[in-house]
Amino acid sequence: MANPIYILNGPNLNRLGTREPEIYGHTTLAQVEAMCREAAGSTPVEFHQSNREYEIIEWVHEAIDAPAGGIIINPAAFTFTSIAILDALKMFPGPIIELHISNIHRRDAIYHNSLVSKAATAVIAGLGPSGYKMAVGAMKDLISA
Ligand code: CA2
Repeated sequence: MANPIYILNGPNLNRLGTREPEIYGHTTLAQVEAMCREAAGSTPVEFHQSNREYEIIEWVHEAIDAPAGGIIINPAAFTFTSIAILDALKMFPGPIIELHISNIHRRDAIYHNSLVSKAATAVIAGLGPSGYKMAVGAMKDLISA
């Protein structure tokens, strides 16, 4: 069996599809998860969301130890604040895709400086919730390359 893809989601993303649809769309996080599992096919997926920084760090450690084939992470607001998540991601030897539903570079300046990008193999931003299924497809290609 293939190594799992870890898909990690940061704070407030459990509310996806309920507010600000003009920015984040109408799709719920449960629907995003289903989309990711379908795109992954036979590759196992570990899909998690937390509003707590330490839980995300623990899942990155779990991905290191598993080992995971790759990590897709939407750190949400922790993107811009968390050196701890950056440090954990730096320990992961495989591909990392940083993902944002919105195009963070079109938004206010507070959303422009991602700390996490320093550890990312690639960044996807602005494709809406379907960015997740594209990230899974891209991750499968990166893993098999
Ligand atoms: O576009 C993204 O995916 C973000 O990572 C979302 C974060 C934001 O801080 C980043 O700059 C970009 C915010 C997530 C907030 O989640 C919501 C969920 C439902 C409704 C409104 C916000």
